[in-house]
Amino acid sequence: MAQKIVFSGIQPSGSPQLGNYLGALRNWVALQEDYSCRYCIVDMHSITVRQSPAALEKNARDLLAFLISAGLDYKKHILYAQSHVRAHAQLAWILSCFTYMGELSRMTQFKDKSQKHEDNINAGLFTYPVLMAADILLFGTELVPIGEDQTQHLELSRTIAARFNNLYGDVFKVPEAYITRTGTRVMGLQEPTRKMSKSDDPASANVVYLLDEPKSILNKFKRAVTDSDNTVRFAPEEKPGISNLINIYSAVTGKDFTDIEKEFEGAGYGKFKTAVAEAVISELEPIIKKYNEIRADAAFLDDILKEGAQKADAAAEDIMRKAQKAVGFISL
Ligand code: AQP
Repeated sequence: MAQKIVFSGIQPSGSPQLGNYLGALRNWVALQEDYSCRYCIVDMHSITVRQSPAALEKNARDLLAFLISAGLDYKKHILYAQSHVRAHAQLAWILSCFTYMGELSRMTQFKDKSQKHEDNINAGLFTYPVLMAADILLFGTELVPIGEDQTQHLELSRTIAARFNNLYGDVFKVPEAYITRTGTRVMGLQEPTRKMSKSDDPASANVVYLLDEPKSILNKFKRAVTDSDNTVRFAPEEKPGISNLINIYSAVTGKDFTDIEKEFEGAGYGKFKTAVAEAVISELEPIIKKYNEIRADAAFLDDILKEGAQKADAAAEDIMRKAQKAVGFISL
């Protein structure tokens, strides 16, 4: 039987951070065993927020090297950059004509990002979920591994697919979300009520970047905002900082929350923070070792991108053609 298709994307909008890894990338690697996966560096999404062109390109290459180092199998699956495959933009246009302004206005990410970038509330920021729907629907995707923060966008992709199918017959598969229990939402270390984001201020100790030096990771965890009660207990409302650390520790070690509470009973926060940092550092260590081996090899990385774009082009062709035919574009 043919393997089910998985699609997911990550933006090169900064250096990748721990939330991207625990909430998404780690699942991407695991899913490769049982599914046929398309993993995409979604650079077109990133320009909805103003980027320095040089930084965007560097971040995309860093990200590609990180994804390979973390275990993405570019030979068996498809790993590519979104801007190299025209069908993303072509399908996004068609789908934007089947998406309502009211639906897009309700997206919390649009509201959050508009507040964060008041001087640049562009149309791309507003239609971002339509491009995301195109990314997913292009490939007949059945499963989409995403962090919990992206569930609203996935729901909209499902709505758009169903609406289109209702009008024109079964052109698109209606995709399902794939969310794991732990690590689904990693919060900032300085602002534990907000999710950790790669575009947060890099000067603050809020974000743990996957490419941070181990010393810096340790320092950031030691400085993590907690409460004054000094008891390691999971209570997200009352103790958001320590609960975030418990969640991270659990995601990395596989231990459950009650076992962690027992393990650190009476230990105090200092000892716990060091343990969390050490667990994160040793999880990342083999990935960073491999990253340092391949990052400087530009030709190797470019070849992977070229091959990935060709494979993605071919994989998208059938559904792209069906969608164009469905709306009545001239078929040749
Ligand atoms: N803090 C997080 N906890 C859990 N999962 C997260 N993801 C991102 N942050 C967290 C998941 O990572 C995947 C790739 O994300 P993305 O790069 O496409 O966009 P994003 O969600 O907007 O990530 P960032 O880091 O917050 O980027 P910026 O700062 O550019 O907006 C997604 O599956 C996401 O759920």
